[in-house]
Amino acid sequence: MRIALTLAMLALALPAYAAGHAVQIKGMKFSPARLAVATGDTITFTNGDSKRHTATALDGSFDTGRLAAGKSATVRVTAAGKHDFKCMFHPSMKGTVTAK
Ligand SMILES: [Cu+2]
Repeated sequence: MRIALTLAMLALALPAYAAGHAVQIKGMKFSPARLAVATGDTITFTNGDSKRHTATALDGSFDTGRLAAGKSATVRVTAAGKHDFKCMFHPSMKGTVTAK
């Protein structure tokens, strides 16, 4: 009985309902720049610019690494809270992910 309960709790903890979000990088901007997500959700950043960019959380919670033109990367948000992010190459490019 105890084992069954543990398995049931594990199943609930799995990210079965994790949603995927998409952010376009275009014209030196993140679009959208502000996202509300649930902990465990993924965000796919796609670089539509001719320059390379990154989406790097200031708190280190996620980082796409260098994204060349036309490339995309998917990160998972595993920590709740407000995560400001920016492009490592262009500090004026900023955004915020808020995870519940
Ligand atoms: Cu950039």
